[in-house]
Amino acid sequence: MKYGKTLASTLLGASVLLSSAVMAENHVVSAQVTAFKPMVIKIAPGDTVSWENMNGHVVNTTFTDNDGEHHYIPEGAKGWTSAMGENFQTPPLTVEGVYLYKCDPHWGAGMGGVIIVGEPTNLEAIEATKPKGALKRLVKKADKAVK
Ligand SMILES: [Cu+2]
Repeated sequence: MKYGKTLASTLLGASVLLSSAVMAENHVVSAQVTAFKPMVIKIAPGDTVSWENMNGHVVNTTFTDNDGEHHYIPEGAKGWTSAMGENFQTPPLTVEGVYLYKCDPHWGAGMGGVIIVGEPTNLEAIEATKPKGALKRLVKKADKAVK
């Protein structure tokens, strides 16, 4: 009955794949003038995020200041930089934690956003970097969303 057992495990594997594919959601964020709406979203691990109305905007998880580049995403996660004007979609975000991103052309106007995947595992670590300005505002919004 070797064949029967293989078939059963193949079917089981397929149904697990199918259910996770069905349950994973895409969350849409809209760029509006110099703001992302909603600014903070909470999603489940494995979900995706996409941005619409992105004409003139980008979404970028790399922050640069006088000390160099910084990434406010969970350890082991991969950041992204979309092309200018692209209605970008992330791959499934499987690493739990807080992801901060910004729009480079409008970061001076505070255009940024927060994605919280599952538990905000790295929020304290982000707060420990003593963020300033628009970044501080993003972190405050993240903090408020998890309380
Ligand atoms: Cu923008």
